[in-house]
Amino acid sequence: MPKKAAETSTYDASAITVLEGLEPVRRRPGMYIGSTGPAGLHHLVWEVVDNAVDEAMAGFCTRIDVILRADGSCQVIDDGRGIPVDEHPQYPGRSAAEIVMTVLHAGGKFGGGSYKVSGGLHGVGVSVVNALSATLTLEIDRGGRHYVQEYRNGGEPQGPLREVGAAANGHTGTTVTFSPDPTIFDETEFRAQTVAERLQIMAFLNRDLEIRFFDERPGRETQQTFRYSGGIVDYVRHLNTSKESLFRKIGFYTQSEEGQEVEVAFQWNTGYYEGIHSYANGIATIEGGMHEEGFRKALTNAINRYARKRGLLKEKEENLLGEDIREGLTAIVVVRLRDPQFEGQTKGKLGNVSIRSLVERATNEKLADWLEENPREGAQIVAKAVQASRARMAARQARDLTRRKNALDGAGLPGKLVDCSSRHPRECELFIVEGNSAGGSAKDARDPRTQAILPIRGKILNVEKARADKILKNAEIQALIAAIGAGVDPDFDVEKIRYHKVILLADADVDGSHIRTLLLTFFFRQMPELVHNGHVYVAQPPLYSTLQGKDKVYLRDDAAKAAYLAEHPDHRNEFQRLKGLGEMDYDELRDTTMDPTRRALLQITVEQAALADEVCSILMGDDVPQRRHFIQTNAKDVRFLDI
Ligand code: 0RA
Repeated sequence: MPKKAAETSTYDASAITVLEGLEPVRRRPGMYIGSTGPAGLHHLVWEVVDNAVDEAMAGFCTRIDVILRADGSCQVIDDGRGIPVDEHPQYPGRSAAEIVMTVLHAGGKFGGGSYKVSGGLHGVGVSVVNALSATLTLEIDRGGRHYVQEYRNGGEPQGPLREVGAAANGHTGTTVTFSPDPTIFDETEFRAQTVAERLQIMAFLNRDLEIRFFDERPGRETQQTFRYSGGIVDYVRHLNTSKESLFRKIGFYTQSEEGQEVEVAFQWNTGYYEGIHSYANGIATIEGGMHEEGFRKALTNAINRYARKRGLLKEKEENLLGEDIREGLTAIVVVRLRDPQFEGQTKGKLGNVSIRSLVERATNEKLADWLEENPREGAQIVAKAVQASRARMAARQARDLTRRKNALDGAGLPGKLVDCSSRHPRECELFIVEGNSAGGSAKDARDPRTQAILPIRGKILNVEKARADKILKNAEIQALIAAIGAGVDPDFDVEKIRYHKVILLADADVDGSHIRTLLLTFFFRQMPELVHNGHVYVAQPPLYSTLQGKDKVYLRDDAAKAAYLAEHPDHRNEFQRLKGLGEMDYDELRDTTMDPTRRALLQITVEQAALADEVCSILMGDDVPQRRHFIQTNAKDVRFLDI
């Protein structure tokens, strides 16, 4: 290999230290932000906002603005103390702010005693954002002065931090404006809804903190302000607005000791699902952990003690089970602690044992107090749990019946399932197809080795409005459960699924969208791991076809049609709107929708379980005006479908 002359190197000494500092992040972004897909891209925003929220938690910041700017950059403005600007003791000639922006893990408040998040998830440090940005501008107001520093190409300072004038009267704060590096990320366009939803949750978790969101990108200008004086009590109210609450009051208690604290807000609704959402240091703990364990255990305990004491449960009657008590419960459990240990597959499970006993003790004491003070609500909670326990026994009988019936059907597979021949779930796909005629074309269009077809008739039961016993007696649902082969909540075992892709195939019209929603609700409620582990997909049959010469061209949706028209302006009239799957020939269906080498599937992801829960309730619940409003405002952007 030829050796380059030393003088061709344009790096000066400072550039080399910076590159050394941040190079690992650019080399392996996934290690720091999880991925270079949309989730990783948005992680950059969370990281900067988290830093500002830390300032708020420390009591120095009251407002955060997040702006998606017209040029594609993201700007985060806070009114905190401003990152320190003086020379860093260990780095002569460089400001502390520059060190925070260019040295990994230098973001921690220089050893301060705040509830910092330990690595892995968030809290990787704002220098990671710098490392993965094509350009970043840092502005600081501090000590009456205004400072600016620019970085390019993944964190190279374009000069030292400069004082460029006075800060507005007494104002302090930090502004970070960054453009994600397009050579790192698959795509660099932020999704407004993802950002807004996250900011809203942060506002719920930080009582009275004002977070404003601005989308300034042309054609999508919006502004939203989130500020909640009730904190997580407002969060519970918000989650239950799409449901019918069992009583008006929202319970709340808090307790702290030895540098850790817990806050809980709760309310029951008349529904059948449990919605406990927990957070540790502002991070959603999707997989639960010690804080949730402590809460569940003490909740069961406290309600049973109360029920016995009040004579609502007789001496000879058995204790209420936790799952019966949690039916219809919406609760937010928030803990703050030093050194949180995040474990589990997605690092979404809190491992600190000491927090379990704190939450348990707090719940045993304070929930018991709340029940004493609210006897009417206490009686309603117990009555609902007693009903739930009766339904649970009826459901068990229904499930046993289903099992026995399946056992009689030979392999236990539903009669209308057209199965594939492969027995390797990893390569197998199940198409759930609406209607018998579409089922027929799908059967002809499939690859019989790996693709199975389950036709379902009309609209399946709305599981949001039925208890488990009724759900399990429904024939369409029995067929679904049997075909997938892994049981149903609470015994669903994702290890046993017979297909790694479960694909919903319905028309691109309103009816099709309704049936998709029903099916998604069913999966989310009864086979949550199927959704969480990314096994659920939506097929995208085209909405339009047109002839280009002799060839038929298919266009997926209105956007694709518009793009096609822009390229072929003379083509305006030849268009045909496809009425449904039923009228496509099998080869058309294969080429556009089913053939793995040509189709485009949407994978269903659930980023925020609390949001998905809310969407299920709104779409499937009883509140018709709210549902209409939701569909009108989200018609083109179903929130499950994170594209
Ligand atoms: C280091 C130390 C201090 C604050 C910050 C960093 C800080 C970082 C960011 C990032 C975005 N906004 C921020 N605000 C503050 C403590 C400052 C002090 O002790 O005065």
